Amino acid sequence: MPIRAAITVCLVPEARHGPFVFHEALETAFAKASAHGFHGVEIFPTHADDIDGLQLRDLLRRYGLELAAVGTGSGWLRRQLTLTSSDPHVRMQARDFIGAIIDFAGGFGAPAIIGSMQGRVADGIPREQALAWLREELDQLGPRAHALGVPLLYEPLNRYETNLFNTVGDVLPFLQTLRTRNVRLLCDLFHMNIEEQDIASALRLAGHHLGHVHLADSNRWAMGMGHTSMAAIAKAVNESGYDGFVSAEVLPRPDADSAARQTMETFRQFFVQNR
Ligand code: LER
Ligand code: MN
Repeated sequence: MPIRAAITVCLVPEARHGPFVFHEALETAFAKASAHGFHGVEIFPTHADDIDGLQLRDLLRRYGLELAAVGTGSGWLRRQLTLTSSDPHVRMQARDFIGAIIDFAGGFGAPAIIGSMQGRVADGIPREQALAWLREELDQLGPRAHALGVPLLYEPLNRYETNLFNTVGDVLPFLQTLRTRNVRLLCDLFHMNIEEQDIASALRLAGHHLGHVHLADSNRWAMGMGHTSMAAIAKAVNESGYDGFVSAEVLPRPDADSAARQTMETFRQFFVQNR
């Protein structure tokens, strides 16, 4: 499979100011994604039941799109659920919330994303304890995704969003401590621009653990609208053997169509592709 381009569609009203390009009904968003030449769509739903599976299947077919990934962030945004809460009931609800999205997305051959639902090491909680909770949950959810033939995506975030893991180098040894081998890394170039010494080297280090890429410039606008240098980064991704999506998780600035157009321009310039 060649590397393919995806674009984000947000169905959560509370996230209307978030880094998602389209904030409208699936059909309108898919029509635009397809017209811009995207291969896939990444959806940010309120929960697993937000989307009618039959309708989604029909729309994906009609617009020639793949489901690239499904985000779980609204579990945090709307219900403050995290996998590292000190409350076991909250952790269980977080696991159920993510599990339902894994099942839904897996039916489309797409992975679920664990971003903000990873949570953080809370004040007064030993780091080792928080990591043990995270490990326990990933070891439950990883096999659930594996049974559907998809990976589970774990996304290191920048320091303002989590204190668990901020870089590829930090998180790789932790992944080795999991029983499941089915957790892959989501490398978000916006977070990496803040945290990594060298983004291309970090992507090389991720290697076969790389499972998804959020394509965003330094300011979280579409790639090409900030000051990240794409060439070395794209070279690292192209040479890694990565065959998944690079997905525009960016602000719709100056407007959604410009962000989509700029993303595809960057994609065609830097990534090996066939459309
Ligand atoms: C989610 O993919 C992400 O990158 C976080 O910053 C939540 O917005
Ligand atoms: Mn991201």
